[in-house]
Amino acid sequence: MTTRPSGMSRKITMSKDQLFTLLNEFKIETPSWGYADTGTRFGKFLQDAAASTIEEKLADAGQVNAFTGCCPTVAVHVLWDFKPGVNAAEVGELARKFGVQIGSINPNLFQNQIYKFGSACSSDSSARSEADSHVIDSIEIAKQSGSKLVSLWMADGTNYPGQDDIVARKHRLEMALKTWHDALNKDMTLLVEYKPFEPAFYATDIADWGMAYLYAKKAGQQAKVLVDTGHHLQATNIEQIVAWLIDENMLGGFHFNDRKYADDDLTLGSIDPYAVFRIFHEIRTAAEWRGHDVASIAYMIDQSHNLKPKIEAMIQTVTTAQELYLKACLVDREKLSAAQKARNIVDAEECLKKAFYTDVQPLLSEWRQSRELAPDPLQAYRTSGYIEEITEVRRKKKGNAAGSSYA
Ligand code: PSV
Ligand code: MN
Repeated sequence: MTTRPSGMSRKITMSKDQLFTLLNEFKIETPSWGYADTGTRFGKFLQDAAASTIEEKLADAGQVNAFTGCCPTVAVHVLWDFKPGVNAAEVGELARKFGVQIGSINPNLFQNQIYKFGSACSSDSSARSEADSHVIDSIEIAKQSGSKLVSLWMADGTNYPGQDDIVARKHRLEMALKTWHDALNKDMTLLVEYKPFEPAFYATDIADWGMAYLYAKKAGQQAKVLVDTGHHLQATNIEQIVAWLIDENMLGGFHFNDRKYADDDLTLGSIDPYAVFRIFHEIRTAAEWRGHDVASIAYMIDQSHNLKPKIEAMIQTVTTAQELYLKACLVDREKLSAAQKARNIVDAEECLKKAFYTDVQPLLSEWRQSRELAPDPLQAYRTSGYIEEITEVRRKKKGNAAGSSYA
């Protein structure tokens, strides 16, 4: 546990300069897969403007960065973005052409047929060695493209009681994670993501933050936990998980999205913006009140949209994250602490609500203008002509590739 260093200044309210500095430092990574056509388990609704190649995905991510000014990196999924023969250094170059960089590298341990009974946890040694070489290749891609983050999510688990030995699966994954951790360069981080169910419905091998924490601890110092905001059972208190992980120096980063029921991939804050605010409040409390270094927390979006236009949904998510982050910066923590000490629950809660209901739009617009950005990124993007241009070009390209339809 880290305690607040004595003599550390307690910030009562922040100056505009301090808030602007915090906004300058608040970077959000967008996912390459969020620009491509994706579907539900029942079907896929295609968008003419959806990106099909890594070049198109990076171009779209470049637009989100250009209009928001805070999305300089792009997460890539190795299987989807690094087709055989694609050179990682060249992808890095391509990213730079669109004003972005390659961010977290996501190995794919769930789509190969060999993973039917799991990847690193499988009792089938050929599935385990396939997983092993894929992750080692992914780490190599990270090294070549200059990325410092390798982000792991695996679909491993069992669907029926008795299907496999639960503890043997745990041991197999512990060994794999140690090997992968030790293959990293010293300045790299391995992120371990958890999810309570889907596609395994009986026992998921990394089902919650406690399991992810244990696996990461055993793997080594460069392994941390990744919190995907859509990966919790109903009513889970995510901000408490976040606060605990920071206190244990084990929070690696986030996958942002929102949910109503399960891993719904809804835009951040569309269902419960107050929950996102409370997460940011815990992060700011850890930084300002307890002196934790929160600079290395990776803020990443994990959303694939079927209904909303993809680039708009991404901009909407980014600006929502900025708003909620800024509101969390406004909490009067001195007053909050006094109310907590006095066991004055009403006043304590009011400190949070007051900040949450503050209109931060004027401040955000001013910050954007100070960085030569349009005050309303979504509006600016909509009038830029980009969507019309790519819709035309990509529709033609897809039409040529598939006759008169995409089928
Ligand atoms: C799994 O549901 C997940 O959250 C993981 O992060 C994957 O990499 C991503 O979604 C794929 O869309
Ligand atoms: Mn995720």
